[in-house]
Amino acid sequence: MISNKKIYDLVIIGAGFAGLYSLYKAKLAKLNVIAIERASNVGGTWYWNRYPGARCDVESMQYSYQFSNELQEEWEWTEKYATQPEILKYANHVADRFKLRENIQFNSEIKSAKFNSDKNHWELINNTNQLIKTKFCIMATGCLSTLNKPKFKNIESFKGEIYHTGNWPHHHINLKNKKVGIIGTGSSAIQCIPEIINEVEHLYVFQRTPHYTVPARNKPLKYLKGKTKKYMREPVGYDNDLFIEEVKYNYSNFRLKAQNSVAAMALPINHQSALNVSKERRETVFEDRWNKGGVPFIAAFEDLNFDREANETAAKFVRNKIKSLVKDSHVAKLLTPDYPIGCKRLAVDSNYYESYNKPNISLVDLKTTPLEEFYAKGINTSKNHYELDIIILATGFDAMTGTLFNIDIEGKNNIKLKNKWSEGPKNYLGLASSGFPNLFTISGPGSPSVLTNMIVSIEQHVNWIFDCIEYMKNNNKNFIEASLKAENEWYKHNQEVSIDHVRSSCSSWYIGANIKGKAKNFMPYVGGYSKYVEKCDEVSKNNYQGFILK
Ligand code: N01
Repeated sequence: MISNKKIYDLVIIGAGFAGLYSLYKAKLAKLNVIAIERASNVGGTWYWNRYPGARCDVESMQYSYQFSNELQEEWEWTEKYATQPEILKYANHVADRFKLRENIQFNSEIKSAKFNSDKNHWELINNTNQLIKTKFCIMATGCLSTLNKPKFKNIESFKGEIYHTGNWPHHHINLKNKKVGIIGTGSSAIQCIPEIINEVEHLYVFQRTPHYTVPARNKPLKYLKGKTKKYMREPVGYDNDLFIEEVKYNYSNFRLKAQNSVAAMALPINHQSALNVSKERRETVFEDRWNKGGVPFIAAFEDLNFDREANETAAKFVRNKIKSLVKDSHVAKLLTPDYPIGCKRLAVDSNYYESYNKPNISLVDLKTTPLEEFYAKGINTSKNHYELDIIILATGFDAMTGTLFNIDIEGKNNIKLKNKWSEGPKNYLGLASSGFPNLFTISGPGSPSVLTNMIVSIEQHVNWIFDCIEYMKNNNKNFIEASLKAENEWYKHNQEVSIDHVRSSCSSWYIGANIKGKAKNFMPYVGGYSKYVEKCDEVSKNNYQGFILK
């Protein structure tokens, strides 16, 4: 389907949620467009992350597109937090409903992208050496799409099966009567463990750092199904107990709440400081949030993300919960984090801590007994041999820049993106980097992306880019590049806002700490979604201030 004869107006790399919406917009704008996707189908992260228990930690009614009223009216989510299969079904529905597949080349991976300054276009080469020329390029490559596969000593000697949560096979993996080891205790493992514990003969959890997690309290969504429409309430914001028809009745109001928020999500906000209320009041608020479930826990008080003393009150509350939920006090202690809550992304679980009360689970503490090597039959730590049939790597991703660096991207004057960003991902608004004209990144480093409800952030980025392309067309411009001055200022601002934020107070993938040799900078923009959108709008209103247009 790829043509090497024509010069496309736009090539979109990736057919996840960012790629699909970009393609929709491109078709609407009647651009000559193609999307290139390495997988055999749409869905991006939801295509690859199909491990047992995978589901979203943002509520379904919010983790969905809002660009089409018809789409949001007709689609029926079944649970408060959608499962991976349901989200993938939704992505497929969007691709079919808007006839996007005809413009997607599947099973094709872009290996290099080089800007031809003389001809003012990009030249891309894929895994089958096809050349694709395009005026504009959108990197819709996702933030968590390149696996972190630590180089464990002698990993190749293991004779059993090894799987990574981020690239789980499409066929059923039989875990029955198997001794299984899982390495890592981040969000993926926290979802996977309670699911597989009911199947395996024995599960060994190899933990280096404990993670904070709060209960999801997932439940089926409530539908009126036309019965009592006359009692329909007008939703005025976040309310967990609304019937779906009530949310849909005034979806735009509900969405507006998210637009004006820090995390692009309608959350119940409490503007009090955790330190300005009595201990009893604080415990009541935490208890209420814990019982209602989900990420709103971290918004229990306004200062949990900024004030370490306030943060400690929430951390202590969760530590006490771990103590009360896990029967074995030694295991409970090992599962208890000692760093601020919310620094690593807060996980949302269903029965994670309770899983450790089962007879067929063992927690292996890699802090005191480090993992030394794999061997034919399993894993050796400094203390024990663990015989295993299956090993699951839940070791996460080379986040935000990994996938961009996997593509050999070369801009003006032969600058390679990988070299330019060797000390940190410098760009303007997370959208474009100086030296790389006509190339946009969706939810890239420097934008709120992974700190927000991703679909809302994706739609904002895509809308901004297509407004920009239209502006260029109307003003006879065919070249746009972020200025070095604007990107330096943005990068400086980005780093400044992150200094006092709880998110930069520990070692996490947000700062590239999980990848050996990676520059240690806070990558996503932590200044808040609504402030970020204000800045983007200001830039476009001022004829793309900070960009060079020709
Ligand atoms: O990965 P992680 P993840 N030896 O990087 C350990 C999103 N997500 O896939 O902390 C031993 O968080 C590592 O230990 P440590 C979400 O944004 C969303 O779980 O580095 N252990 C850690 O425990 C999330 O944040 C959803 O000491 C090693 C684990 O592996 C992001 O994806 C669901 C090791 C990696 O945790 C990533 O989550 C799932 C080594 N050499 C994921 N190397 C939802 O929407 C790493 N580890 C709900």
